[in-house]
Parts: sequence; C-alpha cells; structure tokens
Amino acid sequence: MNTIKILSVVALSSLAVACSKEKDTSTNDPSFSALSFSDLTVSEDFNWSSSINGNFTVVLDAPSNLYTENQPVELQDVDGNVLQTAVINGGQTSFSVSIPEQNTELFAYYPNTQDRVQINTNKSTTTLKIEEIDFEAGLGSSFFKSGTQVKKTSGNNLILEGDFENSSPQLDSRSFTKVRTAGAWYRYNSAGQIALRNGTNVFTSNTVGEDGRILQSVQIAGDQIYDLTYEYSGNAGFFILFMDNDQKYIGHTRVTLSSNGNASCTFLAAPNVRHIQLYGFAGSNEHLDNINMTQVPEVDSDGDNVIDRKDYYPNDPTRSYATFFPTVGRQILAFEDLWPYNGDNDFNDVVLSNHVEFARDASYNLVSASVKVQLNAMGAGLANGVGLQLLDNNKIPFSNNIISSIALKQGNTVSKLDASVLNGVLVVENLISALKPYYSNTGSGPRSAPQEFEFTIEFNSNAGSVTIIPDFYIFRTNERGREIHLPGFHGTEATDRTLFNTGDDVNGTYKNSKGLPWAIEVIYPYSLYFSHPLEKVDIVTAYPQFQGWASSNGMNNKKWMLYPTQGKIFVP
Ligand SMILES: [Ca+2]
Ligand SMILES: [Ca+2]
Ligand SMILES: [Ca+2]
Ligand SMILES: [Ca+2]
Repeated sequence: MNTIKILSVVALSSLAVACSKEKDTSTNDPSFSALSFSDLTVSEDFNWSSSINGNFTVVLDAPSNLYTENQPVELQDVDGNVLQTAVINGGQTSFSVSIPEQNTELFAYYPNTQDRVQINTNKSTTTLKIEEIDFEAGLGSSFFKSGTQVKKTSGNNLILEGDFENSSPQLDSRSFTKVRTAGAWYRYNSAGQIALRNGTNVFTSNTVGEDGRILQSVQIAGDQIYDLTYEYSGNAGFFILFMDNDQKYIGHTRVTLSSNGNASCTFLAAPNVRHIQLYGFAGSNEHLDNINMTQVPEVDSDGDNVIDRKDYYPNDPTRSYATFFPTVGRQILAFEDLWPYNGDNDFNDVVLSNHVEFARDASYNLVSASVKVQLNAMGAGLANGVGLQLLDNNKIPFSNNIISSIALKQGNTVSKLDASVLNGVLVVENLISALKPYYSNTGSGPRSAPQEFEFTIEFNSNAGSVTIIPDFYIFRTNERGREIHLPGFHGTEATDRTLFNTGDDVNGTYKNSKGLPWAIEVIYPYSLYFSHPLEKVDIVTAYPQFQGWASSNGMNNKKWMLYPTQGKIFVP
C-alpha cells in the first residue's frame, strides 16, 4: 500500500504550539496591595478589555513551487466551524478577532492542502507550514513550477480508460507545451507500460527496480468532493495535485487508502481548483487498474448556490454565511453610571452580556444581524437605558444609513430604532420599567434570571460586505445626552458634548485623569458566567488579581475573573 508521501505537518505544528505556555504571574505578586479601584495606577493607553482583541497574522511557509497568492485561508474553531475566511497576500494573511482570554482554541486551515495549525493566541503571528510533496525519482521540484508548464485537459470527463483495455499511453514530452487530450493517459518515463496480467490489461513497469509512471489530467469543479477508487498491488498508487484555472499548482491532497488490493479515497477539491493531475506509479511486480473517479453529489437545499455543507442557513435562500461579535463567546460590559463623576466602582450599575450574529448572503453582503442583549445586573438607583450604534471596523460611524428596519423577537416589546443616532438602536430606554419582574442581581434588592432583549436588524443593500463593530453603551433615561461608553468609543451624535471635561471626565475619553474608566469589557466563554461584584464592593476587593491585570496593561493576571473573593461577588 502506498500513500502520498508528505511529512506530518500536523504533528510538527502541534509540537510548536505545545512549547509556548501563557505567561501568568498572577498568584503571588509581591507588589500586590489592593486598596481600591481609584488607587490603581495604569497605562494611559490601556483599553480595559479583558479579551484577546486584534489581528492574528498567519504566515504561510510553503514550498516555492506551490502557488499560494490569493488562495483562501480559513479561521476555524476547535470543531472546524469556519469563523472567517481571508486570502493570502504576499505570503500571509490576517484575521481580526475578539475572543475570550481563556478556553479559546483557534486554527488556521489551508483548504488547498488541508493543512491546519493551531493559532498561538499569545503571539501576533503563527506560521502555517506546508511540506513539499515528495515525488520520488524523476520528478524534482522544477516539475511543478507555477505558470504555464502544465496544460489542462479540455472537457469535463473524470477518469477515462481507467481499465487500460483500450489505451496506449503516449510518452509525455515533458515540455508541457501542449494541451493534454481529454481522457488520455501519458507516460512520463519509458518504464511505464500497459501489460496483460491475469487476463486483464494493467499499468505496470517494464523495468525491474524502476517505477513506471503515468498521468491523466481531469477537469473538475472546485469546492466539491470526489471519490477515487482503483485496484492495485504492492506499493503502486497515485499522487493528486490541484491546479487552478491558470494551470498553477496550488495544492495537493492527502490520500488515505484502505483495504488491500482495492483503494478508495474521498477528497475535497479546494475552492480555486479547476483541474487535477492524477499521477500513477507502479513497479515491475506491481500494477494499477480499474481507476474510477466520481463527484460526490452535494445538496443545495435552498438554491442559494451555497451547498448545505458550507451554508450556515441551509434552508434560507437569502442567507448563506454567518459572522459573530465577539468572534467567540459573548461580550460582558460592566458599567459605573455616574459619569462624568467617579462612582463607587462596584461595576454593577448595569452589567450587559451581548452577542451579535451577522448573516450574509452568498456574496458575503450583510443581510441581517441577530442581536442579543442580556441584563445581568442593575445596581443603579437612577433609570438608565441601553443603546447600540453600529460602527465600522475602525469604530467610526458609517456615513450612510445601512439599517432598513428592526424586528423584535418574542418577549421583547421595547427595542426600536434610535431616531437621534444614525445606525443606532434604543435597546431599552428605561431598564427599570422594562424589567418584568424588576431585579437588581447585586445582593441588595430582588434577584431574577437575567432578562434578554433580542431583535433582528435588517440591512439596506448599501451595507455591502463590511465588518461591523457594535458599540453597546448606557445612557441616562431622563437625560439622553449623558452616554457612557467603553474607553475607545467616543459617544454618538446624541451625546451631550458639553459634559466632556466636566466632573472627572477627560476630553470625552470615558476615562478620568488617572486613566480609569466607567466601563470595562470582558469577552467571556458562553459556557461560563461572569460574576460581577456585589453592591458597594469595589471591583479590586471582589477580584484581588484585577489590580495586577490593570496595572500591567493587561499583560499579567489575564484570568483575574477566575479568582474572586468568596462572598464578594454575585452568584446566580
Ligand atoms: Ca484492466
Ligand atoms: Ca444553500
Ligand atoms: Ca442559505
Ligand atoms: Ca456603582
């Protein structure tokens, strides 16, 4: 039995990742002397986000003969779900993500060769190594130069003359200046021959100690699944190379063979593949015969030209793909609500848990956004509202109205478009009156299962394929212009900018003169509950490691929220 000879890329990559452990100096920090949140000394540019936020670059370390430019790379979760897709540009690509600090495994996947590597989330760059295919004798790396050497077959046939009963392979010139005829076999060394064995014609070698070699070019469709079956003896077998529409060598597949004498493999041709080169080899006491390749039919149930395997909404013809905010998990926002004045820093005046699913059509244009906002706590004495503005990838408002309408999900009677903010939604104008039943969930006052406000935003066609950052914020119900945002956001057009530089605010940065915010963000796994501090408990008291996290600009104590002071946090 012979399989394609590729070094184990997966094993090498796993080893590299296993060698890097996250830095965590949390437990016995000698400088630890938490007094209160207001005593913290922090870096001016600290973003107050407990998350991994930013760009991961994936550098492709590929053989020089492999054409990788403009080829797709997928960002996948541990289950292989595609979170984002990007293309190679200058040997690398990058993904913009927002993910929890803990329990998040991301992978970069290269469909053209089916190589996959875990992304090292502690580094900005991960290398995805693609091993050169080992072609044994006679086919050096020069054979697979990108460009025009390898001509495609015309026609749409799969393997023809796979039983060798009527074929007489012609010697391939190896000049590769001619288009190979559809369905024809070519020998590419003189040892290759058709010979009668056990009553049937087979492909074999006429030279002891040297493999005979043949090839057939087959035009196929990309992003489809194929079955290849054949009979063989000894170590005879096939290599399968993928070529794009310009005859560039863009990848190869890993073939796993089964059952002695009868081989079968199922492989996925990557999206850009337009034809394959099937290279067979057999020694003088070996053979290949009865080669058959068929496309495995795939269903597109809703007819949106995205097959069910890739369709996140397989029964919805208007929606094909989904992207998420955050990329993984959900966004916890914990607010102090006295801005522009400093508060008591228990960060439970409003605690939100947010998640957005952006639906896109087959061309990746935005169709809708399904928004979930959960109110975990409301320790405020004053009535606050929750707002949302959709911003571009640089946190800048869009110049056009990209929202056409919103539709409320069951149980939500309060969310509506915000007439005073372009691409804004008033999620809740008055939390106190919207809660049924009323609760605070701070240990002081009633408790209840968190209420969820869910709605769907429908986009105008001018939204295009952009990436959207949702800015969830709170505002004073009876004073609409008093908005409180996470640092890094700058207030909507409804913000009363005369409040900037009043009280403790500095320039509307939503930070005070010590760099301390009125809101913090925690990107959190769905499976875990973030416990906010109890009423009047300073967050530094509730979470002793918070100080080390904040004063190190988020470098240390990244998992501070896993080590609360018992009795100081709200437990649902
Ligand atoms: Ca035969
Ligand atoms: Ca579909
Ligand atoms: Ca669909
Ligand atoms: Ca407070």
